[in-house]
Amino acid sequence: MMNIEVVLSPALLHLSDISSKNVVVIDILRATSTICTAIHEGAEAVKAVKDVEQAKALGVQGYITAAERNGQKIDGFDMGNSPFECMNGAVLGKKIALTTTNGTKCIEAAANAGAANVLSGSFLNLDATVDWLVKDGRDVVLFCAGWKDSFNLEDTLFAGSMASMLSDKTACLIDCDAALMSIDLYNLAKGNLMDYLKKSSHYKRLSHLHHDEDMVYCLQGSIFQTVVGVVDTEMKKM
Ligand code: 3SL
Repeated sequence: MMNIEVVLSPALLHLSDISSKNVVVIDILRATSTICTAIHEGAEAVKAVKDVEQAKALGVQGYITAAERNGQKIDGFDMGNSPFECMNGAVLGKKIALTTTNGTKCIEAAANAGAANVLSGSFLNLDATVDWLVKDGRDVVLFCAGWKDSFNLEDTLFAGSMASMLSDKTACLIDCDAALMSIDLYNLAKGNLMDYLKKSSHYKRLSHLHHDEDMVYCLQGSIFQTVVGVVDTEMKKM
């Protein structure tokens, strides 16, 4: 029986024992969607780092540098955090060092806490990631990056969609109120995710910064089959 738990923000991670479990880090808008896109578009690896200085140092070693804070690209870096920057051959065969406000520090935190596998969650490869988790069979922790340690709607919605899809495909135990709430939220919003998310703070933040196309892209369901997770400290195709 697969146990499914949802962690609603990084501030709550310490309450869960994630060791030896499969952890899906969720930063739908936009970090984990961008990472999945980069690998799908042929990047060799994405190194997710917490600090801007770490990303800069990796640039010296030949990585493409990508950095975002508060929704904006940081000056002096090759890229920001838009999935579109990874398309049309821009990252093919390359390694990317990426730092973002919330998502990349969660990937580091999950890897450091002894997870069996750390996967990058996105609607873009949802079916393939669910199939991978079902096949592997370990307990699953759906880890929402949120916004600066607070709960957010978009990551919770995704956790709900993944939890309900997993429980449709395999025998699951969901004895976690955060997971039950996420599923209820997803059922409420699934008719039109974008319409639902228009009330969210991050939708407003990204829209104000003219990132509407990124949001439309990131909410598409299962447009590719590439499963992405940490392999030897970097995110790669699983
Ligand atoms: O916080 C993050 O990791 C980012 O995904 C935020 S943003 O969508 O780039 O603003």
